[in-house]
Amino acid sequence: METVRLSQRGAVAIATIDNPPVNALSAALRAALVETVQAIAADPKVEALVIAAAGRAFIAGADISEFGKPPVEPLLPEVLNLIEACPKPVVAAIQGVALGGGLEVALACHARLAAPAAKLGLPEIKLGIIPGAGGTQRLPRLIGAAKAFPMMLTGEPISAEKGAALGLVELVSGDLIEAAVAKAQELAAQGVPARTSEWTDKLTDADREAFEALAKDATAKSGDMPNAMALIEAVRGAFTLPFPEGLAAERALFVRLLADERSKALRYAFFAEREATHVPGIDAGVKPRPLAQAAVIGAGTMGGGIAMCFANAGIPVTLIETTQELIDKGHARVRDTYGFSVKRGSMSEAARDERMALITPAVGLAAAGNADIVVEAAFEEMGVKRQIFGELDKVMKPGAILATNTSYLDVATIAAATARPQDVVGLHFFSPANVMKLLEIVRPTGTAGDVVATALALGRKLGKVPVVVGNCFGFVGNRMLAQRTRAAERLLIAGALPHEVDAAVTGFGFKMGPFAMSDLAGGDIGWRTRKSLGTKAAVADALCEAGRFGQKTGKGYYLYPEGARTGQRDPEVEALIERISAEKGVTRRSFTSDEIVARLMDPMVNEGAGILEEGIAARPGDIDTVWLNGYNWPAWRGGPMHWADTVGLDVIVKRLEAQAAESGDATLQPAPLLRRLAAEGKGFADLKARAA
Ligand code: TC6
Repeated sequence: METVRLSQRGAVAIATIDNPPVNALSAALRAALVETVQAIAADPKVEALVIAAAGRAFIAGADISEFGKPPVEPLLPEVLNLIEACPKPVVAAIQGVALGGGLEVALACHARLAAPAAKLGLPEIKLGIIPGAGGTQRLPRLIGAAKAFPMMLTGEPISAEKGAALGLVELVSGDLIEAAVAKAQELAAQGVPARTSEWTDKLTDADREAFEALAKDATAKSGDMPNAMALIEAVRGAFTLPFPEGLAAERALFVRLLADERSKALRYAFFAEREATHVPGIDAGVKPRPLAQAAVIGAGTMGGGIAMCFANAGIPVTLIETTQELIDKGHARVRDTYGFSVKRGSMSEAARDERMALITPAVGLAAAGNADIVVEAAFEEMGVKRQIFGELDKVMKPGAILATNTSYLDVATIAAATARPQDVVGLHFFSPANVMKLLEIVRPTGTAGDVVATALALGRKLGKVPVVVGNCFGFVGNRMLAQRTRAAERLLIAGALPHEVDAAVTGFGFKMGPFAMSDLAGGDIGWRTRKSLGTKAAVADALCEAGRFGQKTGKGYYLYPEGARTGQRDPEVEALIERISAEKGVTRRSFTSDEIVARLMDPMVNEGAGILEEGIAARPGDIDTVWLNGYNWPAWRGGPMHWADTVGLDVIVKRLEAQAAESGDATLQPAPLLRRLAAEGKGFADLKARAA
């Protein structure tokens, strides 16, 4: 397939990149660009070149799937040097996203025009790398390092409007190609303008001072992420090195980072997240149902957050409660939450008012009757849910989707309360629903394919990361979390203290350890669940019996004097734990951080193996996507299943066997799939997706 199409308008050639789905800079496209530029340079009938693109992306960057494979010539920096050195002016016409190598292509051109919908960014930092084709050298030369560095450090794309304000692009509101051709003609008449690599006027002493201040701040915040440090070094090179040397230094850092396990994990996560949206058995032929109006049952924190998700995506939503008092309270809470964003400056008052106008408060389930989808976010009790679904069945129109936000209950049992189980699905949002990215789509066997397709499309529309999972207790995320919670309790009884466990977990990369998290969420939640299931956790139960529910009661695993948000060690709790160990006849011993991490994570991985065996998740990557987006698993560790592969499944099997023998807990015995893969010397990455 031709990745670049050439056409001509007068003396201006137009090279249209067409490399679906997102015009990534594959080896074929790089070669085609070289060929195009060389042909234009040699063609006496052509005075200038416009580089444009077909489809929704200008260029989404390097082809990430090529990373980690042997490099294929021509390499991108060479392609860009060739574009920049072209004796005839080259103009970029950016109609969509120009990311990473895509923006670097534009930076090497002699002018950049962008449509209002264009987005410009250097997101490499999110893949554990830095720009590797001149971005760290050309962008500071073009707009100054103090403005360029934050773009590369956050990796967040900016709008064309902002890009124009920064001097990165010229904004075109009319016909982009026409404007680009006119620009190319204008430049051709003037001769080739100064090449970006030759610009130095933006790299002033004041700019360097401002950049160094930002770099200092970033150093303090970036922990040991090697790419943030490398980025600083590369950008500094724009001031200290001639362009070719700065380019070479950037390239060397880029190549080193590409081989780092952390970058591999981030790239793995990128593809896993996208693969999760390709659900076995749900192909492009399965059409989603139209969703013009939504309803949410329950205006608590969760229901309110879900209603905000709909409003944020421009979908009108009715927020329903049982009494006027409750709906007034819930509706006010939503307004307050938007209000925080307005106060922080991340939302305008007009945007808040627009979103609030999309949320209609109502009392009684009948108000859901006009909705194409209803999401129930009521009390987590089967009786309550079944009663609501029975009533919804009566009021909802035919073909409407009935979703439950249950976090662990059996969705099929809820569906059975209706005469239309094929229209029932689980939509498990994570708290706070308007912030957290993950959406577990729970699919009991009876759910229709187009309902799953609709849920997937809705998830993407709401800006979520949707993952389709099977119907079992706790689905994927909470089922695995339950293993970690049990393991954490076991560790306390075996000899560790809460702060040691939490420190090991934060040292691993989580923002919070399990006990600090329990204190934040409220220990009573787990206590209620354990009581309903008839299970026990000696330490956790004893704390709850003593009224220690965590931050809200001022004490839990830790002490929180006068509303403190960071807990302090409590000798009373530590004495209680030691007493429980003694009662159980356990001789306490100390654990290293590595041992703690292994004892917490290995049982989760084991549960993950069970989840795969049962077909609750189609692929290991789906499990990892759940943990990365719903549970703050450190992104650079790629998720529990990827992490297990890096440890080695044989190591995990041996550790689980040892734990099972020590504790006498048969559930810690390695799952058959884990044993089989370990015996074959394989990892989870060797598994193929299961068919539906
Ligand atoms: C870089 O450029 C370094 C340069 C230096 C070199 C020396 N490569 O996200 P979507 C696929 S680093 C390969 O669902 P959207 C994606 O896997 C790179 N494939 O669509 C999916 O395939 P599937 C810097 C890519 O509209 C399909 O395209 N660039 C790439 O929601 C659709 O993707 C980035 O980090 C790629 N670069 O969002 C940008 N990009 O259908 C990464 C996408 O088989 N990409 N695919 O599953 C994105 O941020 C988004 O994909 C998007 C489109 C905003 C471009």
